[in-house]
Amino acid sequence: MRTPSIYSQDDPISAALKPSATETDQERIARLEAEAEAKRISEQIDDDLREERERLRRRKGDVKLLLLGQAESGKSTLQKQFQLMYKPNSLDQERASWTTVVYFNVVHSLKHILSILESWDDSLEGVNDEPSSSRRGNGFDQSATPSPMEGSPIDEATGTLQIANLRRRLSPLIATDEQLANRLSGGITVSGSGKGSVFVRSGWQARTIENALGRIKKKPSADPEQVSRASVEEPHDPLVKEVGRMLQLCEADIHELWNHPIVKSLMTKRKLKLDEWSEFFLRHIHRVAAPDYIPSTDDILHARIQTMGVAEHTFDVNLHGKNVTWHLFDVGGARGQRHTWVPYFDDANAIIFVAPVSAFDQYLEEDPRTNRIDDSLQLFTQICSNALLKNVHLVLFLNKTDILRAKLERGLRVKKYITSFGDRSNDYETVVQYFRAHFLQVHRKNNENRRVLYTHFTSVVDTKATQRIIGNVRDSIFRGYLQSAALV
Ligand SMILES: Nc1nc2c(ncn2[C@@H]2O[C@H](COP(=O)(O)OP(=O)(O)O)[C@@H](O)[C@H]2O)c(=O)[nH]1
Ligand SMILES: [Mg+2]
Repeated sequence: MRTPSIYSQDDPISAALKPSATETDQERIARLEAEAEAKRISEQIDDDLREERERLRRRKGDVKLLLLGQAESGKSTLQKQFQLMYKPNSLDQERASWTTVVYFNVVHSLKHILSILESWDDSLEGVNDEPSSSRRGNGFDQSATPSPMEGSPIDEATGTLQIANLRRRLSPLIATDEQLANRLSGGITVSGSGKGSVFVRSGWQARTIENALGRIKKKPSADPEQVSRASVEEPHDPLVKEVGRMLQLCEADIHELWNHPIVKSLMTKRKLKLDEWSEFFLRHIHRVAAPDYIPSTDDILHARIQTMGVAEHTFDVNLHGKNVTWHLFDVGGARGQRHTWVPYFDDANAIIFVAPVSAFDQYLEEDPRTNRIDDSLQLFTQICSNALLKNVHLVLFLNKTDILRAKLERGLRVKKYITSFGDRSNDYETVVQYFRAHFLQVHRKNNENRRVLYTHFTSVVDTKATQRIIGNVRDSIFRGYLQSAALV
């Protein structure tokens, strides 16, 4: 009997490669398996090539939109808003994979808090000291009234003991930090990534789901949140399950740590600085630590994971009955990642440059001497003056306005960090207009082609407001696009 094989009977090469007559059963099985694998790989390559050809063919009339800006400016969050608007089902499909990110965000925040506390364990009197910063211009404004400490007053010894106990009880949970990081990055570590951030490549959601979290059943339903709740199966990944169980057991401890007077005091004095996502998930720990936790859309918008390289997302956008495919390129924004943007400049139609205006008191993770607003302005200068981009439709998002508002309300003074702000009034309206004027000036100075700059004040975690702005951006891009591409 003939065994099914990739070797043809008549082909001379096949004849030469033919298995020997003395082949054992075991060898035969191994050979057939190897052949099947080779065939599978060959077919996969053919499929990929076919897909790529198809993609190139279709791309001709497409819109290519780049999301640019420094790390943590809000690019990936904006991409999620596009996804929510134009491909809501796809966000549902990857909802379960965000559980890993949210858990990782919580564990990483706790680890950070405990490590900062460690430096204060020996000298708790430090809690009552004034902040000492070596960085020029950095430090909390002393004239501002510190917010009152939460919880009842405690003596130092009791506080230290309480923290030591919490540290001990939380240690098994903290120990999962590295494994979760590994799970998300697929074992790839990136050097120079600052405080142990995790980078993910395009398509990580699908891989995380396939590899670890089990399947998702699709059921049609009118309400997307309903679909996801009803259809996401229990995570299959034992690690994620285990972390979920630990979070459940540790909920009270996490709550206690987060509300501990020492922690609150360090935060008020800005010796402990937490990113917005840390605060968000710790505030919602009751929900996140629940046994049947599935990230809500709001959780997904707040979850933080750094993009590596350039991730492409496609959407079909319908306008006036015409369907056009949009390619959204979400890039890694850290300095070490910026060279990866350039190959995408050639045929880009539009750019949304995202600048976080709340970052006036922050410095780059990759270069702690550079103020983040300064970096954004420098980067914007490069984008505006780049010859490859001179005909690109340019949109500026002055983002994180909600955080800016909160910082100003808390009493942070812009002048302390940006001396040129001078004695202007420290209110929201004056501050945003001041930053806007700087960006407009950069644009004006680098504008040979007299192109228009569209600016928006945004908070891209706010779905309703952002979707309205996206609609607006879409219309303005389409207008320019139809004129230049003469698409009929
Ligand atoms: N409160 C608030 N958080 C934001 C805003 N934009 C982004 N974030 C959060 O900031 C973090 C970094 O955002 P991300 O989109 O990952 O930045 P990227 O590095 O530019 O892709 C995430 O945790 C987001 O949820 C905003 O306008 N307001
Ligand atoms: Mg990103």
